[in-house]
Amino acid sequence: MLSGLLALTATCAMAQDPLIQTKYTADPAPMVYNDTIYLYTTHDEDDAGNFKMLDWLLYTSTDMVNWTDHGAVASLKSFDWVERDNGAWALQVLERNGKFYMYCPIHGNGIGVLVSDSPYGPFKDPIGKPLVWQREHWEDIDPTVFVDDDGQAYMYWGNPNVYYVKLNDDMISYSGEVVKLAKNPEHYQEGPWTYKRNGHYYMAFASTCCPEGIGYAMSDSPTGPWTTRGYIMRPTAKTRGNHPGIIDYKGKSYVFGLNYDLMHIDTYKHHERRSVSAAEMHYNADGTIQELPYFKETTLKQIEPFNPYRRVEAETMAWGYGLKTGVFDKGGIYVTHVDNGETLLVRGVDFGQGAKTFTVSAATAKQGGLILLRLDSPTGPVVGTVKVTPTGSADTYRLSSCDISGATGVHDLYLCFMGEAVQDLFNLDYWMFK
Ligand code: FUB
Repeated sequence: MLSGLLALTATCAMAQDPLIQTKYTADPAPMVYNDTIYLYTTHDEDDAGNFKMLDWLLYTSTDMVNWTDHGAVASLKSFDWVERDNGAWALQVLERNGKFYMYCPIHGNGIGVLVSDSPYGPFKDPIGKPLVWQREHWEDIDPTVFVDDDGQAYMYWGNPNVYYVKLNDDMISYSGEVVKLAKNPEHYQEGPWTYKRNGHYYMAFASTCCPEGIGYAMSDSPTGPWTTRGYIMRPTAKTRGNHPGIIDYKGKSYVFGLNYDLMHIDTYKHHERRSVSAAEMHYNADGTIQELPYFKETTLKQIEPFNPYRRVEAETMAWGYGLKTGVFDKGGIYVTHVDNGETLLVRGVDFGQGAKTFTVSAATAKQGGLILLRLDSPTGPVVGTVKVTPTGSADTYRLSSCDISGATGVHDLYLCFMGEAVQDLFNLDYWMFK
C-alpha cells in the first residue's frame, strides 16, 4: 500500500504526466468537437518490447485533467485487406459535415481510412483498400489531415520524407499524384501535425531522432515551402520519442506529445511502452510558438471544476496508476485490477454547498472491501466510507451507498481502496454524489 501511495505522490505532485495511466498510449491525436476533447491515441501493449500495436483508443475530457476511457474504437481487424498482425501506428481523426474520418497507417501496409457517424464509432472501412500505399518503401506512416478555408482537404504523412495529396470532398479518395516535398522542414523526422491558425499554416513534427523533440515549421501556403521556426519542446534525454497533436480549446492552446514516464515508474529498461502527455502552449503575436520545457516541468491547469452530481463513469480519472480498464460484453468500460492500497484521483471536484450521499456500482466475486473518500490527498480527511460486499460474481453489479460529511466547495477527490484481499477487490462501473 505504501509503495502505491509513494508512486502516486511522487508522480502527481508537479504535473499530470502522463495523462493516462491504465494503459500505455502513444501518438496523441486530439480533436475538438462539440465542446469536448476527443483524444485518439495509439496503444502500446503492456508486454511490448519493440512496437506492439494492435488497436486505436479513445479518451475524452472537458477539463484537460480528468479523462474518460472509451476503450478501443478501431483495430487492425477494421481493415479486411490488412495482412499484418501488428503496426496500428499514429492516426488522426477529423470531423467533416457530420462524419468522422479516421486516417490509420498500418506500418508496411499503407494508410487506410475509416468512417463513422459518431466520434465514438463504430468506424467502418468505406473503400476496402489502402487510401495510399507506395509499395516501394515503408514511409507511409503518420497521416495528418486538415481542411483549408476554401474547402480543399490535404493529407500529409511520412518518415523521413514528407508526402501530401489533395483529398476529394468525400475525404476517402484523392485527386492528382502523391507529392513528395522537395525540401523537408529542417529537423523533420516524422509525425507531422498540420493545421491553419490566424492565416498561418503550421506543420509541427517529431524532430530528428533520437531523442525526438517537437519542432514546427510555418508557411504561407498549404503546399509549402515550409520554414522551420523552432522547437515547441526541445529534444531531451528524458524521452527518446515524441509526437505532436495540437488543439485550441476553451480559449487556450495545447500541445500533446509522448514519453516513457509511466514506464519509468516501473523500469528504465527500454521498451516501446509510451504514454501521452500535454502542456498548455502559447503563440506570439506574429504566430510563432513559445518554447516549452519538458512535460514534467509544466503544470496542466484544470479548465473547469468537475461536477460529481451525475452518473460518473468510474473510468474517469486524473490519476489511477495500477488500475486497469475492461470492456463489458454489452459495450462500455469498467475499472478493474483494483488492489488494496490503490487510489483513483478525480481532480477539482465541485461539491458546492455540500454532498450528502455517495453511491457506487461495484461487483465482486470475493469478499469486497472499502472505498474511503478522501479530499485533497491520499491521506487527506475522510468524508465518507462505502462498503462493497460480495455480489456473487465479478460481473454482477450492485449499488452501495454511504453518508458524506464535510465535502463542500472544490477539492481533489481520492477514492482509496482497502480490503483483506491484496488484489482484485472489486470492479467499478460508475459512481455519483447526491
Ligand atoms: O507509434 C508508432 C510510430 O512511432 C509512430 O507512427 C511514429 O510517429 C512514432 O511515434
